[in-house]
Amino acid sequence: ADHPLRTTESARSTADSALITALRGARPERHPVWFMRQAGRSLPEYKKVREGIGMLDSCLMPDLVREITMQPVRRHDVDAGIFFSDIVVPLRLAGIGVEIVPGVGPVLDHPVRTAADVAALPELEDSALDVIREAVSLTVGELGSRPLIGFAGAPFTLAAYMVEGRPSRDHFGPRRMMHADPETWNALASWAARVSGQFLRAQIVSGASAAQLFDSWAGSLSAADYRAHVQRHSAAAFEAVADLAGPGVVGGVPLLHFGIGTGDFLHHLRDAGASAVGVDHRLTLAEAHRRLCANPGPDGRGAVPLQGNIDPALLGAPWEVLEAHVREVVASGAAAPGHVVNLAHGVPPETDPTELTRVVELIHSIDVPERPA
Ligand code: 1CP
Repeated sequence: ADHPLRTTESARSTADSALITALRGARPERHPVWFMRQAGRSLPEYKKVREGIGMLDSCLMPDLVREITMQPVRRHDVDAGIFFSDIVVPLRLAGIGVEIVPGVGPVLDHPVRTAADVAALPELEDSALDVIREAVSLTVGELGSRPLIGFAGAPFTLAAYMVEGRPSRDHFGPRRMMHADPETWNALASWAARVSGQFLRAQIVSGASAAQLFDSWAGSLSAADYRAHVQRHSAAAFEAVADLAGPGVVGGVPLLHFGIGTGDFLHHLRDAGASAVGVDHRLTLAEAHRRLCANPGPDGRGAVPLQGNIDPALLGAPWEVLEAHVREVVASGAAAPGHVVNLAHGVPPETDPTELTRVVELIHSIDVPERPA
């Protein structure tokens, strides 16, 4: 079922899009913009089609996935669709009891806390991913020359839900495990890297033109712990698609890497194998760029394209305040070799969607500067 030909085909048709051009480090005709969580509860049309359907069930209905992915593209004219799914979908597909409880988030029937728990984890059968491949193909067909971004959860963030069994604030469970029982931690993180790698691959071979690894909760780690206990597992997830990746060539899919509160170790996110790095609201893009340049990787790379970082808290502010902030973000991003405009984290559910449409119009109206080669 793994036909990378589709990757090349799809990457060709989106190669000149603003998103892929910016991620290649070239000059797009307009600033590309999309929003994390652009699909979802900020949209009345989303609430309507989801009525009576469980969150994870909806992720396994290809035509519904296509529709929900398209909704924000139609409404806001964003420069990419983000595949409608969830980071815990591969767990469900592997047969693990997991539910997304409204108002809570992912909840597992059985938290994974001991060596025996980890040893009992089922592998994810490739055929279980057929439903994902079908949903991606359908969506890519409707998006045409506009890119679809695929995604997966990074091992640490996935493991955070698996060990705690539900959302938590401090992620003590996985952070304790990596020190108290490194062997079990490594086995769990390797498992998570494997299923996330499979999930990413299924989306890319079916036509996603870019992919993002979400390590949303990595900011609860120190840079040293990230480097020692986490980075190689995220690298393994990227490695699963490395033969399809590469921002510089037609057919090569750019890989984005994002975590909240990871400003102290953006270079470690880059060095896990990413082509571009996402930045949250805690530092400017110019500062993120400076830090990457100051910490070149073993492969010699310093600067890479950046994604971010409009503070979602400002979505409720008066338009003049929001506009000034958006203009600042766009100006700050000019330092990097490429800039994909996004929020610093997901769209808050209470956001007025007309505000987002207006932000997209504003960003598209701002001239794209020449970049130093
Ligand atoms: O019923 C609903 O509408 C529930 C809300 C919801 C939605 C719309 C959840 C539950 N997941 C999703 C879809 C989703 N999840 C997408 C695709 C939609 C889009 O971006 O437009 C993506 C990319 C995700 C990824 C995801 N899920 C992340 C990483 C991104 C991030 O926000 O940091 C994480 C951490 C999750 C777990 C999760 N799933 C859902 C919730 C509410 C949460 C977070 C729970 C927590 O606070 O720990």
